Amino acid sequence: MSPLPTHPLPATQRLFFALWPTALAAAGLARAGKRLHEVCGGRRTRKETIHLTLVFLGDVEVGRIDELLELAGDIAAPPFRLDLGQYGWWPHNRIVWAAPDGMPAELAELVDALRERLAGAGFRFDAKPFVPHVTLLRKAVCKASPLAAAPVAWRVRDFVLVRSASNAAGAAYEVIGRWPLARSAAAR
Ligand code: 2AM
Repeated sequence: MSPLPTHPLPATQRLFFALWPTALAAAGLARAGKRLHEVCGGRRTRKETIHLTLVFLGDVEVGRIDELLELAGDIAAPPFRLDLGQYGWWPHNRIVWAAPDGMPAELAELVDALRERLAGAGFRFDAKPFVPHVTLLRKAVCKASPLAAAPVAWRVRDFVLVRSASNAAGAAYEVIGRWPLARSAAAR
């Protein structure tokens, strides 16, 4: 009988840090998605799963998740307002998105703080330049971009760590950590 492998592959989970919208912002973004779906078709992001990715980690060893939770808890950053008034379509991945009118300094600093800590702790992540966007439609085809829809104001008060599990119905997301943004804080 052959022996069991002594080094089984470690269990991993697909993770990313994100901003999860308030109910009000999610409703506004879902309305925009519905409107743009009439123009571009594709598959709409369900209201409950609408989010803005801050840092995409991909597969993380389960044994390192506590370390991630601790690292995120050390971040002190202030709340901010996100005005999503830009809509568009990327032909290369057929995504229709909503984006902020400009990059709030607090958002850039929050992403920088996360990346810095993640790199310091030896986590791998998608290090492409940060392009803030909320995916509203996938597999969409639009004749024009930019697109027009009503702007959405989002008061960002926290950030989250999300576990993503794909199933037949698409991606299932579970928030496994949440950290408030404190008015008195500045990203260190
Ligand atoms: P997207 O909506 O533009 O596809 C979960 O997959 C989330 O992580 C999505 O918001 C996705 O962005 C984002 N993401 C960022 N980088 C990614 C990557 N390299 N692979 C998969 N998802 C990525």
